[in-house]
Amino acid sequence: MKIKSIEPFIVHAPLNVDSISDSTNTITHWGIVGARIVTEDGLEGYGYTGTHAHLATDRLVARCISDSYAPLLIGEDAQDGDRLWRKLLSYPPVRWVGRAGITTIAAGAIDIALWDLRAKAAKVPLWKLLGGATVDRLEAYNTDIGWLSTPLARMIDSCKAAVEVDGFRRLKLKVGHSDPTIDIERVAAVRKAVGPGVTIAIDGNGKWDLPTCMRFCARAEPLDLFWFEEPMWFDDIRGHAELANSTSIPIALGEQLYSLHAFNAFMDAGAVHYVQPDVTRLAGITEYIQVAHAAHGRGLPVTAHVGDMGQVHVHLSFWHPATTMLEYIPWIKDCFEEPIRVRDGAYQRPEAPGAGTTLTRQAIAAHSRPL
Ligand code: 0YR
Ligand code: MG
Repeated sequence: MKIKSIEPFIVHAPLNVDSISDSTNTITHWGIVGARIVTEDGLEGYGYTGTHAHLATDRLVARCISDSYAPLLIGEDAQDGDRLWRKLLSYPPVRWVGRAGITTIAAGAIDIALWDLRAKAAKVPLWKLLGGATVDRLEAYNTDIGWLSTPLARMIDSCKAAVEVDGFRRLKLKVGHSDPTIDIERVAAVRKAVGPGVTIAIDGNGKWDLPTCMRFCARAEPLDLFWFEEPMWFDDIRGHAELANSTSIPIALGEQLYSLHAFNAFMDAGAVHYVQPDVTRLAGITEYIQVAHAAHGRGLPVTAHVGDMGQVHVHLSFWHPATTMLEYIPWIKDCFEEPIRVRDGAYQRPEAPGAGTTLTRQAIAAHSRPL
């Protein structure tokens, strides 16, 4: 499994709507930026990170892959995943300028490609390589019905259709208006429309400050919210711990955290109840596993954030015993050889060898951007 070449790619997949917004981002495309690794014996591994399709920064990720990391790995044995992961993360000149950020997600893309290679070499899906599925039913919760930019009437229709037609039992709605009363009204309207049997989580994407969150939660408690995700600025451990102590609504976060150490700090402070690691934000699958085990050791559930739009996380979620549900956003599935599939509100288990990351030729031809 000697590594022969590592080439970066940038793919910008259009959304199935004009644009979406949460409280901090407005996007029209999802960026799939990563690495294709080829071995001497002709195996092809794909790994990527998820971006908001901004070509200038996507190119920084691609350059980090091709110019800083690839030379470290050419000629190495792709089976030595843990050793190679260490080699990337401890490379002094890269660590000096970026212990978190572009350098981390670039390493993550490579790490995912190495896992994809190993699963393909073993001719098994990633969840099997990791030790087998521990979950019979992996619940999918739908985020695509509740963007902040979705008008209320349409949001209610989409939520009802998701529940009544598609069989989802779990929804997530974006919040974060400058007037939180608007959010209370939107969430209350959805609760009324779908009834008490459907779980509703909310996601603030880091917008509000602590007093706003405390006031909001006091008013939102009667709505039976499953969790409040990223209520405040992503690094604010103390604020999240204080909010967690002041409300009965559980706190979820992790999609913006770059390392095991950051997760440990939030977990040890009692600042998070649902742990949301992401292979595309952490340094790949190798670090995700460390975070999932750390959460499990503390008795906390793991619910991955789908920066990969579920392609890799579906494998990790079927495998890891702390995970029983996974976010669902169907934006890029058709770019892959084996797209994620949800039926009756549950993920189908993938069966093709690999990590679910192999891009189709058509997706590359249609949506590639110049490096
Ligand atoms: C759009 N999921 C999220 C998207 C989504 C973000 O900005 O990236 O809303 O990934 O927070 O939980
Ligand atoms: Mg989120």
